[in-house]
Amino acid sequence: VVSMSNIKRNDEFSTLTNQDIKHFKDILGGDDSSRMITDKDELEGFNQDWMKKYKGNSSLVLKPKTTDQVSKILSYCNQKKLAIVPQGGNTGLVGGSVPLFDEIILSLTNMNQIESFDDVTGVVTCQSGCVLETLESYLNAKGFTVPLDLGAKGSCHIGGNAATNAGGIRLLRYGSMHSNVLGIEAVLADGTIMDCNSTLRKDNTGYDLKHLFIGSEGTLGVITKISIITPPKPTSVNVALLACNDFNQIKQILIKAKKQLGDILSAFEFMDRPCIDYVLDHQSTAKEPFDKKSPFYVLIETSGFHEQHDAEKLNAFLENIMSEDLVLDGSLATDTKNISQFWKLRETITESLGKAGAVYKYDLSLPIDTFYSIVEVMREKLKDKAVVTGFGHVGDGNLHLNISTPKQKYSKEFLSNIEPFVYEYTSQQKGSISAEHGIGYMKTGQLHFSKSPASIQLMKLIKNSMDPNVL
Ligand code: FAD
Ligand code: 2HG
Ligand code: ZN
Repeated sequence: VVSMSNIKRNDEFSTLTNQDIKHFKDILGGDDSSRMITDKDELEGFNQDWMKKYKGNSSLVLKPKTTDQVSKILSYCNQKKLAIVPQGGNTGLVGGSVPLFDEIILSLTNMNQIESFDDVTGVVTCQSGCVLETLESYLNAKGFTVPLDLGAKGSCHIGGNAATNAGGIRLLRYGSMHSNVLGIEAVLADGTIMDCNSTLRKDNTGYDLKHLFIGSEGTLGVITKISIITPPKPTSVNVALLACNDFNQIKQILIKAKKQLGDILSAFEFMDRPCIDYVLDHQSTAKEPFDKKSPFYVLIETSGFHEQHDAEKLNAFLENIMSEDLVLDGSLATDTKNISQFWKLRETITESLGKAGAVYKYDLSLPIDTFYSIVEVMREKLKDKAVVTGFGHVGDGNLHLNISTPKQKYSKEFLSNIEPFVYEYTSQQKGSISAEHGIGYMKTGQLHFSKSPASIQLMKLIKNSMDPNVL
């Protein structure tokens, strides 16, 4: 657990009383554990993040079912100066979903109703606490798919995805949440319900306020409802796993994949050899993909609607990259079982790294020409003090740099080997210190590495105008 001792609780925020709990009981219609949690053991899972790196000390989780209840809770907390942290599936990787001190946790878990689906426009409207995988299954049954997919799909909420502007493995094909969310209903800090829950594709009437909530990580309001445009679910899916010798080959393959696969390209992911080793060590069903080990692996997925046409396109592409000596080994999966085996190698990296010890995570956007250099630089810098891995959404210019130490404890002393160096390096490359995971607690003091003073000032003004009580 990271030590929070360098920040101090602001004493202008109140401390929870029995009177407050009684008031919340009235709003929620009861105090059983499906509506609020006060039991110490049960609170544990809400106070601690997915990585078990950040831990708060809240004594209350509120689980509203309706927007009206959220509004009443926020209005009361605003008057009483009680601090709140919204929590979705609690899969965030930057410590934003858990309290720092004794903030009340507002869990959206019970707000999980899917309200409507239009099979002409493909627009689905649901409450923000819908689990991504549940929404995906609902849409699949109707021949549609969520334009977003990530390893945490079994737990993360669609509202959490909007709040973090989650990227994931389909961004390359469908774009970000900013492109796919048509409407948002959110509750502001004072309890005002902001109905921006449009289902229109086009609407140029004034500022598009819903975008303020996308990616603002709960700092501007609680997302309660969301409307997303969903595409038809592709019927023909293929996945190729390739082994490469160096990162330059990956770059050449990416250029060719974009040109030759065009509209059927749906994912382009890479991982280096240490990632595969972590997965093989910690996932009992994962298999070594090829006879020989290689320094790099690329996973390419195509998704379309014409099996024969898609297969021909992919085969021509694979022949081309092999004839140009861009790959050491390759394998193609066309059936569900083999496809999920390949995806497992990629999607369980995070979990496997987590099982091996303390992991220092960096989620960077970097120019493709120097994309992998930071991994090599860090290896050189840290030598045998840590294992440095690189993987991620290379098709979107997003590197996941992970630095693992076998010790379970996060150490400030070890951290000084990495930070601020990684952030300075990224800033010099004109990259981003948070490509998709957000700022959370982890990077609040680091925003200036990616944003100008004027941008930060404007963000503060927006925050202040929407939530003046924050101190
Ligand atoms: P939480 O973790 O509960 O919250 C995240 C932030 O959003 C917090 O600041 C919280 O206060 C706020 N928040 C949550 N719900 C609301 C709401 N309704 N209204 C307002 N604010 C809210 N991320 C990616 O971008 N791409 C990936 O590929 C990816 N893969 C992952 C794989 C694994 C195995 C894991 C564990 C995580 C991964 N993540 C990834 C990170 C994480 O899953 C995403 O950030 C996700 O969008 C968080 O959703 P959540 O519901 O769990 O939100
Ligand atoms: C992924 O792409 C997630 O798998 C997690 O964004 C990345 O663990 C990480 O660093
Ligand atoms: Zn990612």
